[in-house]
Amino acid sequence: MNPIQSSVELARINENEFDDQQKVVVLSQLPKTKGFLGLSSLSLYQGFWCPSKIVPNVISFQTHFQAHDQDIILASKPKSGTTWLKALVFSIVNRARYTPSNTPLLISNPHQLVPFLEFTLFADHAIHKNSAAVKVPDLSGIPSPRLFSTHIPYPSLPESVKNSKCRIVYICRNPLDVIVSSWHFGTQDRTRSQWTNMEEYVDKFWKGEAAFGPFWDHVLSYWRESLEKPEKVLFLRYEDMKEDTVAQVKRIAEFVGFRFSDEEESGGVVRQISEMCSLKSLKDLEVNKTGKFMPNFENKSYFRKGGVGDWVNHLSASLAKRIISKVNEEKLKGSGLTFKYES
Ligand code: PAP
Repeated sequence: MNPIQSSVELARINENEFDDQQKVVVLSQLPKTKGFLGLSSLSLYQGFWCPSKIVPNVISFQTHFQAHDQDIILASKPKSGTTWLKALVFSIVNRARYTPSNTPLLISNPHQLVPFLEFTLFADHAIHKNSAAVKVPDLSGIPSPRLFSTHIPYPSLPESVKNSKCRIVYICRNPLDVIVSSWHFGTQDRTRSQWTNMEEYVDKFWKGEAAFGPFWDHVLSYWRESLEKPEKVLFLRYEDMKEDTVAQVKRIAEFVGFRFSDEEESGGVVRQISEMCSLKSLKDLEVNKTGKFMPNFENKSYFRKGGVGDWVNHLSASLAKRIISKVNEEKLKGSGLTFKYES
């Protein structure tokens, strides 16, 4: 069988034109590169490097997900501030129901409160048993506004997400800190890590071969959409959130239709939410010190240093300088997007 790369060919996988065994064979034809921890390889699907085990879930999400106009979808490239954004948006949207003293964040990891569409809701239960049958979830009972998240780049989102009035909040982070954060996440368990050499990892990242990469395509896809449709996509930068969390929390609240009233602002509600969702506060919770919300990943692995500029401790100055100037000259040139590399 020839390699299958076009989205049309892959979409057919979901139209029962292949039996289960053929689906596995088709997926096996996608170009592959080295993966991450338990996610054994990445497959090039629709131009992005998708964890191979997740490809059937992505196809199912693309085929079956029906967005509602009130939905709020949090999007990011891994290690860009997803967990933080989930805690914040959950708290903003549910602040009439919960206060910091009874918020579900006290007993649940943010990823459990705002589930991933491709990793959790459209999770493939059968691929591990050598079949690509995918379970389609019933999402009809979730109260509005439904909060979901995804790591998929904009062009590969389901049509109903693009065509409905649902809103997307995207968070990005400077690529050097993403590299370092991904490296720590990917090598946390030496027995399962596929990586021993950081230079090789940086090289692969630069070539685009990182989960849901190329990084540039991912970030620019949402950046451009946010410029064209600011009412549809809110584009956030991790570094801005660190610099002035309160201002960014207000921005997010306004965008998702849950603006803070003057009374709330003067009563300190924005500050309370910002503090509740800070790295220190979430990291200190028992639920995030122990337990796993996904089989392969401990909750604590989502909370590390959480700063801007940790790359200085891991990348040589010359390598970092080379990457930064290439980013500016090759990847982001003319886009209007810039990254901050230091706090
Ligand atoms: P994910 O995409 O796998 O969900 P994500 O949450 O995007 O991961 O990224 C984890 C990073 O966000 C970690 O960064 P670090 O490795 O540089 O430390 C983590 O520490 C950081 N992080 C998690 N929660 C917060 C928070 N509340 N505030 C700031 N940073 C946070």
